[in-house]
Amino acid sequence: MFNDILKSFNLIAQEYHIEKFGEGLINRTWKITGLGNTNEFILQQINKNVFKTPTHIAENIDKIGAYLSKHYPDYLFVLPLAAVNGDYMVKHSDGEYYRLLPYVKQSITLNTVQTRSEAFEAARQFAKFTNLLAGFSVTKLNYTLAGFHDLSARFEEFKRVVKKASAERLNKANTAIENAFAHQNIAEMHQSIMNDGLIPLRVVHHDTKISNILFDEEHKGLCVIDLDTVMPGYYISDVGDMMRTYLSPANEEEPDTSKIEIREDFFSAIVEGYLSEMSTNLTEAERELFVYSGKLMIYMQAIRFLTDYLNDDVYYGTNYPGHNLVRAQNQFTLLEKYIAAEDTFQQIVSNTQNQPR
Ligand code: GN1
Ligand code: MG
Repeated sequence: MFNDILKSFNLIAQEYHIEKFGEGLINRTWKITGLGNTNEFILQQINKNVFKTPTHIAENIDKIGAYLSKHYPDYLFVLPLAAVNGDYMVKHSDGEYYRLLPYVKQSITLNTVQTRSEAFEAARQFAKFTNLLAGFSVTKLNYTLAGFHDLSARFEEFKRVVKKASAERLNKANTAIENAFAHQNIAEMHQSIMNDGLIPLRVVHHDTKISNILFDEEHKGLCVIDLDTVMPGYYISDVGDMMRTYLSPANEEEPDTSKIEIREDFFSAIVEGYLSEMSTNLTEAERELFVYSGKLMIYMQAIRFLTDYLNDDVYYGTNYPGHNLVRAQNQFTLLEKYIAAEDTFQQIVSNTQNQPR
């Protein structure tokens, strides 16, 4: 398969070493390294069960790339490479879509956040991306996934699935289901934010885990990557997903929930990093949702994993029976610990806001 795919990008597969790369749950990724030359690339297969119109992704990246290179030519934005036919994404004879990206030299990716500085750097990069695109008209972008971070819709879907799940899975997930209903006020709050229409649509990344930032060898942030879910959205998605994935030393895969902790000083690193780029742009209504953003994203991920478990694991890849339930329970534990720290977090946000800029 690699022979034909690489050929469509004018590369000869035999001249490259090909290895699986990264830990994403949705797309498949490989690193392509030259044997007799120093060329390095990233090859990705887009999951078309998830992204129903993969070309929407390529169109978005194209438009954003054009805007950034015109207005901020020094900003590092990793664009896919054109195939021989001129397209940025090729459809292979297996029916799958592939794209090739340059591998940024001397860059590294991290799978866990170990220092405050890494959290700060990542938050700064995601904020910078949205900030530089503040003048770009967001309505030009496609929604690559409909209703992606629409918590109200996710909650409705969860309730539908509860009605039709197997007795066995309902039984095993009993506590998690109770947790989901116990925190439904988080979904109601989301609905009221949407009804008020007070926060602006922006260009948002929607997947701000640490592995979606390229760092240099000193762990300074270089740029954002994995742009499939870049689409119109709300800043709370990005900040909240950082809360979800940077605060605890144990990630969503950890079955031992006693290892889930909230590192409060990492919270302040996210706030400082994000505001270092976005403070002048963010509206008062947006700032007020800083702490809520973490609840939104942790709760949404918990019900997404739980819904998938009840749905017989059709969406997320799983490695063992019950994997999605373990992930859901992990996220509910994180949610409870996050809520317990809410007052401290509120204090941190107010103190950061009061600092002169
Ligand atoms: C998926 O594929 P990956 O790991 O970048 C998911 C995110 C979830 C994440 C949970 C398109 O992202 O929304 O937060 O798994 N992406 C999609 O690990 O559903
Ligand atoms: Mg992703």
